[in-house]
Amino acid sequence: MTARAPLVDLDGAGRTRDRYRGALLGTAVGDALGAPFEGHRGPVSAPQITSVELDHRPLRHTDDTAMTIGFAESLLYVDGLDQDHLALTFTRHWEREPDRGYGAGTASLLARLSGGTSWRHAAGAQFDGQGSFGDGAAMRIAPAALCAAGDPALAAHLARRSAVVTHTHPLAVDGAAVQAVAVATALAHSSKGNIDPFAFLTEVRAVADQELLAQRLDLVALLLEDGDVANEDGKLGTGIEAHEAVPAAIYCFLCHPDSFRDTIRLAIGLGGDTDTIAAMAGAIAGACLGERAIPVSWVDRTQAAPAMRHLADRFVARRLQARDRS
Ligand code: R7I
Ligand code: MG
Ligand code: MG
Repeated sequence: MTARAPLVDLDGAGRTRDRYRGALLGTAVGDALGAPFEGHRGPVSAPQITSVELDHRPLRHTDDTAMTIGFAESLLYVDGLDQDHLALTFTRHWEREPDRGYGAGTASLLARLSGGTSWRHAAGAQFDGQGSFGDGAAMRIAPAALCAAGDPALAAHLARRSAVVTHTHPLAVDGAAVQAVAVATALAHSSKGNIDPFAFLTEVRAVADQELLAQRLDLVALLLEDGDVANEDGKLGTGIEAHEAVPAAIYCFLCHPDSFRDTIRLAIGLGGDTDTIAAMAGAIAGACLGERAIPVSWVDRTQAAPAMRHLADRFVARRLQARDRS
């Protein structure tokens, strides 16, 4: 399993493209590699992960990637965030491919939107009117960081406004903002892999309004201090809730900030919501380390890879155009 070796020093535009592609490819690769183990109770063993890693079959993505594609398409189409257009784009994707493993609540929500109900009524009505706190808004968020050109405050703003189209619970909205800032911070980091985990955590924790999410991020700091990489006592939750999956993904990246492969192996190894934790950890690691750090054999097998590259390149072109205008 080899990483694509840098053949030449990348110039500014080349470096931006490498990292933008890394963020979206990282999402799709993590999602597809983690998918076979989603819902696994307890740790997934190293040989189990290796068997999927070394398999030659195509890697099929799930809802995490499908919604990331929809989000990116909508941001690019309207040149910014239009919540009505975003809801429509998510709905069209679900109508075409309802079998991508959507969360139960999101699937029923998209079915209602497909029937003509407005997201403004339907999203807040989920789960007896408290809205979903699932990780479905955070898992798809990487395009917010690309659209924001790595500006964490703008990424958080886009994340919150995009989240409420499907997930109105404050924990889901907050989780999406934290994950968007993690990707934006990784994207903007000047030195690949040379991350101070505690400084990184401080930046993302500052975005968390919700006490429960902030506490989980504090727990990540404690685990990093302890060096308990495998989370042996299971203190770090790996559930489908935004306040579990988002801190878990950030933890996986911060344990291995210089290795995309090790980040993904840990994200799957922790068990639980493996496709989503690996998708989010992959987005952060890909944004930091670039496409070139992702094992070639993984990218080559990932069915969504061409779409992800194409979308990333459109965000780069948009950024270059904006720079030329200013
Ligand atoms: O958040 P969501 O889109 O699910 C994403 C997950 C990822 O793991 C994907 O890979 C895919 O497998 O699904 O879908 P939701 O249905 O909104 O939330 C996910 C789950 O969280 C729900 O089905 C519930 O089990 C739980 N949940 C809640 N339970 C009680 N009360 C979410 N919100 C609530 C709630 O308010
Ligand atoms: Mg999924
Ligand atoms: Mg999942």
